Amino acid sequence: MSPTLYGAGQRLDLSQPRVMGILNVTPDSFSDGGRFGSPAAALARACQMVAEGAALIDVGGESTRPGAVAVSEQEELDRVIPVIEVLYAELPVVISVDTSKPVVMRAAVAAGAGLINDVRALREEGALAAAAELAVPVCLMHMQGEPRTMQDAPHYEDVVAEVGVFLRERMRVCEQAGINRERLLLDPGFGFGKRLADNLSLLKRLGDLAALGAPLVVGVSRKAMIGAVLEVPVEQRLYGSIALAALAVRQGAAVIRAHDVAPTVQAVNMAAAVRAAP
Ligand code: 8Y4
Repeated sequence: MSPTLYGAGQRLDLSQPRVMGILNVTPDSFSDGGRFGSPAAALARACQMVAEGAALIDVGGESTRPGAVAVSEQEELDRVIPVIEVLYAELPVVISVDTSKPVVMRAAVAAGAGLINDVRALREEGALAAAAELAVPVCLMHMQGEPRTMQDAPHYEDVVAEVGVFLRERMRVCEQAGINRERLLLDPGFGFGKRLADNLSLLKRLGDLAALGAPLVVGVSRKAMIGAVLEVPVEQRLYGSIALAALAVRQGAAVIRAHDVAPTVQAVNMAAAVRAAP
């Protein structure tokens, strides 16, 4: 039923929930500050996340934090491709490429990426065709607006219903373009054009989105919704991140995208055990 993801010489089934470690290769990255700019440094960080239990590594070269400016195609390629090449050569893990650009999707898959993680859900020109042709699984994420302005005035009548309608429509468009259902993962896009109450409602009713029939990816690690509830800065959001990861897995999440892999793996495995209990 759920897609099998392929990494270097290995398969990854999503019958049990997995942790996707975040590897930012942006100079302006919110919490990693560009420390993983060189491929060698990126590999060291990825190695550590794999040792801590990450089954996927998400490599991103475009900052999508609120207010971030667009990155050129060449800049994104220069950041991401050398890192994917070295990870593919060295690590038994599924490499996810966080991009919306068809050119980057193609180069990343050629370099070894086994999953396209697109926060724009293949809405950029040419992205749908590129993904169809590349034949790797795709994560479709919901976002209201564009990163630069998405937090200016987000609004929903019923956020869970509207996110569900959007994701169902993107699934339909994908299937029409030749990307079959078994290749799709879905993500409500926590923090992407959403107020605190919207994010909390989406987490509370995550199970409703599981009914769409594709594995759910959830990214809440260190996000502002935790800062808003707990009134803590970004470097103190681990406990909140863990709590939300556990709640997400309890409601059916298949992949948790996280910065702090070791504690997230423990939370995910514990919640998975509860979920699987008779
Ligand atoms: C601290 C650190 C606070 C990072 C906020 C952030 C998602 C995603 C991002 C997500 C999927 C981020 C690329 C935003 N979030 N992909 N990407 N799902 N599938 N902000 O939720 O991590 S970037």
